[in-house]
Amino acid sequence: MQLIGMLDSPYVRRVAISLQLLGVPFEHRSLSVFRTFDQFRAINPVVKAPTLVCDDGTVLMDSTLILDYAEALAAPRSLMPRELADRQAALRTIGLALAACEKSVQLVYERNLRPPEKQHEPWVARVLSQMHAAFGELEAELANRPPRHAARGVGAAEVATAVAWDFNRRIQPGTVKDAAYPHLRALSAWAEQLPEFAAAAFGDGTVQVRN
Ligand SMILES: N[C@@H](CCC(=O)N[C@@H](CS)C(=O)NCC(=O)O)C(=O)O
Repeated sequence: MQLIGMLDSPYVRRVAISLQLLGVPFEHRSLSVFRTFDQFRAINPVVKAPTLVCDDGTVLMDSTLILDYAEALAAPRSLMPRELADRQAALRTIGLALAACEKSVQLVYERNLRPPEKQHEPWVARVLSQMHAAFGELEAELANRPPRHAARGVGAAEVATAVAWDFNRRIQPGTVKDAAYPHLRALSAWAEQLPEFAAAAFGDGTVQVRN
Protein backbone atom coordinates (compact mmCIF):
# COMPACT_ATOMS: atom_id res chain seq x y z
CA MET A 1 0.00 0.00 0.00
CA GLN A 2 1.13 3.52 -0.67
CA LEU A 3 0.29 6.60 1.37
CA ILE A 4 0.52 9.69 -0.82
CA GLY A 5 0.87 13.17 0.62
CA MET A 6 3.13 15.33 2.70
CA LEU A 7 3.56 15.24 6.45
CA ASP A 8 2.94 18.97 6.65
CA SER A 9 -0.71 17.98 6.19
CA PRO A 10 -2.33 17.05 9.52
CA TYR A 11 -4.55 14.56 7.69
CA VAL A 12 -1.60 12.76 6.09
CA ARG A 13 0.27 12.77 9.39
CA ARG A 14 -2.78 11.38 11.21
CA VAL A 15 -2.94 8.49 8.76
CA ALA A 16 0.82 7.86 8.78
CA ILE A 17 0.89 7.63 12.58
CA SER A 18 -2.28 5.54 12.78
CA LEU A 19 -1.13 3.01 10.16
CA GLN A 20 2.03 2.44 12.17
CA LEU A 21 0.08 2.06 15.42
CA LEU A 22 -2.25 -0.41 13.72
CA GLY A 23 0.66 -2.40 12.34
CA VAL A 24 -0.46 -1.91 8.72
CA PRO A 25 2.59 -1.85 6.42
CA PHE A 26 2.80 0.94 3.87
CA GLU A 27 5.19 2.91 1.72
CA HIS A 28 5.07 6.68 2.01
CA ARG A 29 5.41 9.00 -0.99
CA SER A 30 5.75 12.62 0.03
CA LEU A 31 4.03 14.32 -2.91
CA SER A 32 2.68 17.86 -2.65
CA VAL A 33 -0.85 18.73 -3.77
CA PHE A 34 0.57 22.08 -4.88
CA ARG A 35 4.20 21.73 -5.97
CA THR A 36 3.76 18.30 -7.62
CA PHE A 37 0.13 18.71 -8.69
CA ASP A 38 0.52 16.83 -11.99
CA GLN A 39 2.37 13.91 -10.38
CA PHE A 40 -0.30 13.75 -7.69
CA ARG A 41 -3.08 13.97 -10.28
CA ALA A 42 -1.61 10.99 -12.14
CA ILE A 43 -2.29 8.92 -9.00
CA ASN A 44 -5.53 10.56 -7.87
CA PRO A 45 -7.26 12.90 -10.36
CA VAL A 46 -8.98 14.66 -7.44
CA VAL A 47 -5.58 15.60 -5.92
CA LYS A 48 -6.52 15.15 -2.27
CA ALA A 49 -4.01 14.39 0.47
CA PRO A 50 -3.99 11.90 2.00
CA THR A 51 -4.51 9.41 -0.79
CA LEU A 52 -4.09 5.70 -0.14
CA VAL A 53 -3.31 3.37 -3.02
CA CYS A 54 -4.43 -0.03 -1.79
CA ASP A 55 -2.65 -3.25 -2.71
CA ASP A 56 -5.34 -4.03 -5.33
CA GLY A 57 -4.88 -0.56 -6.87
CA THR A 58 -8.03 1.01 -5.41
CA VAL A 59 -7.45 4.67 -4.59
CA LEU A 60 -8.94 5.88 -1.32
CA MET A 61 -8.99 9.42 0.03
CA ASP A 62 -10.05 11.31 3.16
CA SER A 63 -8.18 10.47 6.36
CA THR A 64 -11.24 9.16 8.20
CA LEU A 65 -12.25 6.85 5.35
CA ILE A 66 -8.68 5.63 4.90
CA LEU A 67 -8.53 4.86 8.61
CA ASP A 68 -11.85 3.04 8.42
CA TYR A 69 -10.25 0.74 5.83
CA ALA A 70 -7.05 0.43 7.86
CA GLU A 71 -9.03 -0.53 10.97
CA ALA A 72 -10.75 -3.27 8.98
CA LEU A 73 -7.38 -4.52 7.73
CA ALA A 74 -5.87 -4.48 11.21
CA ALA A 75 -8.80 -6.06 13.10
CA PRO A 76 -8.95 -7.13 15.87
CA ARG A 77 -6.31 -4.48 16.52
CA SER A 78 -8.00 -1.09 16.74
CA LEU A 79 -7.34 2.49 17.80
CA MET A 80 -11.02 3.02 18.61
CA PRO A 81 -12.53 2.17 22.01
CA ARG A 82 -15.04 -0.69 21.90
CA GLU A 83 -17.18 0.40 24.85
CA LEU A 84 -20.01 2.68 23.65
CA ALA A 85 -19.50 5.63 26.02
CA ASP A 86 -15.74 5.66 25.38
CA ARG A 87 -16.32 5.38 21.64
CA GLN A 88 -18.79 8.25 21.69
CA ALA A 89 -16.25 10.39 23.59
CA ALA A 90 -13.51 9.46 21.10
CA LEU A 91 -15.74 10.34 18.13
CA ARG A 92 -16.53 13.74 19.65
CA THR A 93 -12.84 14.43 20.26
CA ILE A 94 -11.85 13.36 16.74
CA GLY A 95 -14.57 15.59 15.29
CA LEU A 96 -13.23 18.57 17.23
CA ALA A 97 -9.65 17.81 16.24
CA LEU A 98 -10.57 17.52 12.56
CA ALA A 99 -12.49 20.80 12.73
CA ALA A 100 -9.42 22.43 14.30
CA CYS A 101 -7.32 21.07 11.42
CA GLU A 102 -9.81 22.23 8.82
CA LYS A 103 -9.96 25.75 10.21
CA SER A 104 -6.16 25.93 10.48
CA VAL A 105 -5.84 24.79 6.85
CA GLN A 106 -8.50 27.28 5.70
CA LEU A 107 -6.47 30.08 7.28
CA VAL A 108 -3.32 28.93 5.48
CA TYR A 109 -5.16 28.86 2.17
CA GLU A 110 -6.77 32.25 2.75
CA ARG A 111 -3.45 33.86 3.69
CA ASN A 112 -1.13 32.07 1.25
CA LEU A 113 -3.20 31.30 -1.82
CA ARG A 114 -5.19 34.51 -2.21
CA PRO A 115 -3.59 37.79 -3.16
CA PRO A 116 -3.79 40.32 -0.27
CA GLU A 117 -6.43 42.47 -2.03
CA LYS A 118 -8.73 39.43 -2.37
CA GLN A 119 -8.62 38.42 1.30
CA HIS A 120 -11.91 38.74 3.12
CA GLU A 121 -11.39 39.67 6.77
CA PRO A 122 -14.91 38.76 8.00
CA TRP A 123 -14.28 35.22 6.70
CA VAL A 124 -10.87 35.12 8.39
CA ALA A 125 -12.45 36.28 11.67
CA ARG A 126 -15.12 33.60 11.41
CA VAL A 127 -12.57 30.85 10.73
CA LEU A 128 -10.35 32.06 13.59
CA SER A 129 -13.29 32.01 16.01
CA GLN A 130 -14.19 28.46 14.92
CA MET A 131 -10.57 27.36 15.29
CA HIS A 132 -10.37 28.81 18.81
CA ALA A 133 -13.69 27.17 19.68
CA ALA A 134 -12.44 23.78 18.52
CA PHE A 135 -9.24 23.99 20.56
CA GLY A 136 -11.22 25.36 23.53
CA GLU A 137 -13.58 22.39 23.43
CA LEU A 138 -10.67 19.97 23.10
CA GLU A 139 -8.98 21.53 26.12
CA ALA A 140 -12.23 21.29 28.11
CA GLU A 141 -12.64 17.63 27.10
CA LEU A 142 -9.15 16.84 28.35
CA ALA A 143 -9.69 18.83 31.57
CA ASN A 144 -13.05 17.20 32.34
CA ARG A 145 -12.03 13.64 31.56
CA PRO A 146 -8.71 12.76 33.13
CA PRO A 147 -6.65 11.57 30.16
CA ARG A 148 -6.05 7.84 30.24
CA HIS A 149 -3.68 7.70 27.31
CA ALA A 150 -0.60 7.19 29.45
CA ALA A 151 -2.21 4.10 31.00
CA ARG A 152 -4.09 2.57 28.06
CA GLY A 153 -1.87 3.71 25.18
CA VAL A 154 -2.50 6.07 22.36
CA GLY A 155 -5.80 5.80 20.51
CA ALA A 156 -7.42 7.47 17.52
CA ALA A 157 -8.65 10.43 19.61
CA GLU A 158 -5.20 11.15 21.01
CA VAL A 159 -3.60 10.88 17.56
CA ALA A 160 -6.08 13.32 16.00
CA THR A 161 -5.80 15.77 18.90
CA ALA A 162 -2.01 15.75 19.15
CA VAL A 163 -1.62 16.10 15.37
CA ALA A 164 -4.09 19.01 15.24
CA TRP A 165 -2.28 20.84 18.05
CA ASP A 166 1.20 20.33 16.59
CA PHE A 167 0.03 21.38 13.12
CA ASN A 168 -1.45 24.60 14.45
CA ARG A 169 1.70 25.47 16.44
CA ARG A 170 3.83 25.02 13.34
CA ILE A 171 1.78 26.86 10.77
CA GLN A 172 0.27 29.60 12.95
CA PRO A 173 2.60 30.05 15.90
CA GLY A 174 1.12 32.37 18.51
CA THR A 175 -2.41 32.43 17.04
CA VAL A 176 -3.67 30.05 19.71
CA LYS A 177 -2.08 31.05 23.01
CA ASP A 178 -0.13 28.23 24.67
CA ALA A 179 -0.90 29.28 28.24
CA ALA A 180 -4.64 28.64 27.89
CA TYR A 181 -4.18 25.02 26.83
CA PRO A 182 -2.12 23.15 29.45
CA HIS A 183 -3.84 19.80 28.81
CA LEU A 184 -3.33 20.00 25.06
CA ARG A 185 0.31 20.91 25.56
CA ALA A 186 0.81 17.97 27.92
CA LEU A 187 -0.89 15.52 25.55
CA SER A 188 1.16 16.81 22.64
CA ALA A 189 4.45 16.57 24.55
CA TRP A 190 3.61 13.00 25.53
CA ALA A 191 2.49 11.95 22.03
CA GLU A 192 5.29 13.55 20.05
CA GLN A 193 7.93 11.47 21.82
CA LEU A 194 6.24 8.21 20.78
CA PRO A 195 8.19 6.39 18.03
CA GLU A 196 5.22 6.42 15.62
CA PHE A 197 4.95 10.22 15.89
CA ALA A 198 8.70 10.74 15.64
CA ALA A 199 8.83 8.53 12.53
CA ALA A 200 6.24 10.79 10.87
CA ALA A 201 7.63 14.19 11.76
CA PHE A 202 5.86 17.29 10.42
CA GLY A 203 7.45 18.55 7.21
CA ASP A 204 8.48 17.41 3.76
CA GLY A 205 10.27 14.23 4.81
CA THR A 206 9.22 10.64 4.33
CA VAL A 207 7.87 8.39 7.06
CA GLN A 208 10.62 6.24 8.48
CA VAL A 209 8.44 3.14 8.57
CA ARG A 210 9.63 0.14 10.53
CA ASN A 211 7.54 -2.62 8.92
N1 LIG B 1 -11.36 15.78 5.14
C1 LIG B 1 -10.12 15.49 4.46
C2 LIG B 1 -9.32 16.77 4.29
C3 LIG B 1 -8.08 16.55 3.42
C4 LIG B 1 -7.52 17.85 2.88
O1 LIG B 1 -8.21 18.87 2.76
N2 LIG B 1 -6.24 17.79 2.53
C5 LIG B 1 -5.58 18.92 1.95
C6 LIG B 1 -4.13 18.92 2.34
S1 LIG B 1 -3.94 19.37 4.04
C7 LIG B 1 -5.71 18.84 0.45
O2 LIG B 1 -5.82 17.78 -0.12
N3 LIG B 1 -5.68 20.02 -0.20
C8 LIG B 1 -5.74 20.14 -1.62
C9 LIG B 1 -7.10 20.50 -2.08
O3 LIG B 1 -8.08 20.41 -1.32
O4 LIG B 1 -7.20 20.88 -3.24
C10 LIG B 1 -9.34 14.42 5.22
O5 LIG B 1 -9.66 14.16 6.39
O6 LIG B 1 -8.46 13.79 4.63
